[in-house]
Amino acid sequence: MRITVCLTDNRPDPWIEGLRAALPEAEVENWAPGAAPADHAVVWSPPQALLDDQPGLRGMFNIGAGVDALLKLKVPPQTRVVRLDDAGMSVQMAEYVCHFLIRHFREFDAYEAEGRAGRWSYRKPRERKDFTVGVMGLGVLGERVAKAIGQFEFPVNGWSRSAKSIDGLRCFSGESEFDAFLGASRVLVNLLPLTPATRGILNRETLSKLNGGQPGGYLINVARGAHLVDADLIPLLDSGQLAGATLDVFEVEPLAADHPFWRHPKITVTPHGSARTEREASIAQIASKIRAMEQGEPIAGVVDVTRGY
Ligand code: NDP
Ligand code: OXD
Repeated sequence: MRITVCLTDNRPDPWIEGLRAALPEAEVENWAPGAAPADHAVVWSPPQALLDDQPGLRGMFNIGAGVDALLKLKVPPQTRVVRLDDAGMSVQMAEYVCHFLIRHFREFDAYEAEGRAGRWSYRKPRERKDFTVGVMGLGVLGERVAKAIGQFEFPVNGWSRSAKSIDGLRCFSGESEFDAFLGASRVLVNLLPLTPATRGILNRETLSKLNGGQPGGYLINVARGAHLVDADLIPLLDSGQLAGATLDVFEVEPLAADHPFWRHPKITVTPHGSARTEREASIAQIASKIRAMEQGEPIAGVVDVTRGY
C-alpha cells in the first residue's frame, strides 16, 4: 500500500514519520508531481495538481474537520473524502467557546480595564437566563460545545439541518426554524461547515434577529470566515445592535495587518487556533481508518460531497 502526503502550510516530516510508524506495511512519501500512484492521500488544502496526478486514490484523508478547501477541487468519483472526527478538537473548541462566552457574560474585559487603571469597582451581576446561547451546527464539535455551555447553566439552543433531540438543549432545525432559533438566542456560536447553503449566513439581516431583535447580541465565529459578511459586522457593532464579537476564522487568512477587525474595540481576534489538529491523535485515527478501509470495513467521517460536509 502506498500513501502520499500533501500538507500545504504544515511540515510534512513528522506526519510521514508518524504514519510510517503506525502503518509499517505502507510506503509513505511526501507528494511531488509525477510520484508513483498511491492508494491513499493524507492532505491539508492540497492543489488540484495532486488529484490530476493521482487519479486512482481510494481515500483522501483530511488532517482537519472542515473539508471546504477539498471540495473546491475536482475529486474523482471513486476517491472517498474523509474528515477528521474530533481527535482532540472538541474539548479545545469547548474550552475556547466557554472562555469567550464567560468573558463576555461576566464582563471580564471591563474588569481588566478597570484593574489596569488601579480601580477597585464592581459591576452589577447579569443573569444567565438573559444570555441564551444558540449553537449553529450540532455535529461533532457543536454538540460537545453546546453541552459544555449547558454545564455553566446557560440556556442553550441548537440549530442543525436535520431534526434532533439532545438532552438539555432546545433544538431547532432547517431553514423554516432558523428565524425562531435566532430570535430565541442572544449569543450566537457558529460551528457550521462552509457549504453553498451556509456561505454568508452571518449577515446584517440574520445577526439583527438575535435576542428577539433587541440590541445586545454577541457573535462567536469559530467555523469559517466566509460564513460572515465582513462588511456587515462593524455597522452592527457601532450601532450597538451587537455588543461584541469573537472571531477565530477569516475569509482571507492570515488576516491582513491593516484589517479593521484587529483594532475594533468590540472585536476579539484569534488566529484560527480555537481547535488545533493534534498530530498524534490524528495520525492514530487516520491510520486506523486506512486499515479498516483496506479490510473493506465501514469507517466514520466519510464526507457526502453533494451535501458538502
Ligand atoms: P460536522 O459535520 O460534524 O457537523 C456539522 C453540523 O452542521 C451538523 O449538525 C449539520 O446538521 C449542521 N449543518 C450543516 N449544514 C447545515 C445547514 N445548511 N443548516 C443547518 N445546519 C447545518 O462538523 P464539525 O462539528 O466537526 O465541524 C464544524 C466546522 O467547524 C468545520 O466544518 C470547520 O469549518 C470548523 N472547524 C474550525 C476549527 C477552528 O480551529 N476554527 C477547527 C475544526 C473545525 P446535521 O447534523 O443535520 O447534518
Ligand atoms: C479544521 C480547522 O477544519 O482547523 O479542522 O479549521
